[in-house]
Amino acid sequence: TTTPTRADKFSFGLWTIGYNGTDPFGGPTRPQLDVVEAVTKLNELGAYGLTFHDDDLFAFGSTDAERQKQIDRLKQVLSDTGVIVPMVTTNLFSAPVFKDGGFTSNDRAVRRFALRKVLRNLDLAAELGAKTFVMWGGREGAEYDAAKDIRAALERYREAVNLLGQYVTDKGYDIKFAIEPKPNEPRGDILLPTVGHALAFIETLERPELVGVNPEVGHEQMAGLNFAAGIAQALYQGKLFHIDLNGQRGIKYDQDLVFGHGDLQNAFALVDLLENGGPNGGPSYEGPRHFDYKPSRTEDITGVWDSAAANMRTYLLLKERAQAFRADPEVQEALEASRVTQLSVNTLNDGESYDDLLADTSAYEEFDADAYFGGKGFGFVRLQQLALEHLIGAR
Ligand code: GLT
Ligand code: MN
Ligand code: MN
Ligand code: MN
Repeated sequence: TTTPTRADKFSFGLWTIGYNGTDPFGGPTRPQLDVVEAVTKLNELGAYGLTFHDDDLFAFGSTDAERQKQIDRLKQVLSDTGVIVPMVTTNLFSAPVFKDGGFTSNDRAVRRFALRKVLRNLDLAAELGAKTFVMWGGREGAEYDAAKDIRAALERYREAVNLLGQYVTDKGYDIKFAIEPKPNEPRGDILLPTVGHALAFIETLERPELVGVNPEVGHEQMAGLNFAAGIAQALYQGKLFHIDLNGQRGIKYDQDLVFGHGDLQNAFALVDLLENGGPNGGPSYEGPRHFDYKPSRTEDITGVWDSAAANMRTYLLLKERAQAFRADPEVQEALEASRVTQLSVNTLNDGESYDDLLADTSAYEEFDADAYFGGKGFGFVRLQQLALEHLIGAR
């Protein structure tokens, strides 16, 4: 079925459907969207979750009373609809004070202010039952090499994430952190620019088990990388704590298009991995399917909700196609012919040592590398064509 239900775990950022069309070249094309309307409509469309930055819910600089009023309005509509808040994040990039970053600003007072803003928002995340706290460091970076001591900046990033890990541990909060990489925009170069950089950084932390990644489709593609392959490595390392689904067409500014409105073949591979890539052919990822897209500024409010629905429908359509792909006997046969399944067999036998390998003359002395394939290929192109035909509904 392509009608979204709660079991599909679709969630949206308040800043996504709430995007008013402002870009570096022009002002808003749509009025501000209220959180109560957002949650009500998302619930009608079949989403199960809303996520937000502190500043999405209550404006930066709000008084305690204004802040509390908005929190209470959110709580009321959550209880009226049954929508949940699976993830919360903190805005350390919009306010002018963060112009050189938050955790890694050259200015120490800004870093201390940023930490306080995040600690306060962690309390709110815990209060709302969020299980994941995303950290997108959009302003953590530089335009000029001499302006940022990168090693010192990474050390300050580490200091910040260690402190947050200590805080949730001491408070007993059931919250994990997910770092969201992005190569550039708004900074010329952003720290932790790709999934690989983030995974390496996480291993330097005091509590690496509390920290994973929140990769976004378009962000990896802005770096020319294969998103589905990056997700596979994050899963392999047990670090896929959250995911931002959207669309991007090539290496250019961050487009945040609807999921599938970019590299559709990679989106198909991604849904196949998430839904059918688990140990027994089931899901490999159980968390929220979170859309981080921007309804284009050409659209009115009807276009906003159409695009929200489009994200979910495309995901479910790809899930159906991926299931048909896996179930097709010709695909099964092509996978065998391409030796895809052979890659899961250990290269050495059980208990075989390098001495045993060195003694195996069939592996080397008698192995005829020139004649081995006898001119035969792997058939990967045929396999990809089968995938494409399932994707476009031709099979
Ligand atoms: C911002 C960014 C997104 C991040 C959000 C979380 S904010 O819109 O472009 O990719 O996921 O901070
Ligand atoms: Mn983006
Ligand atoms: Mn994102
Ligand atoms: Mn975004």
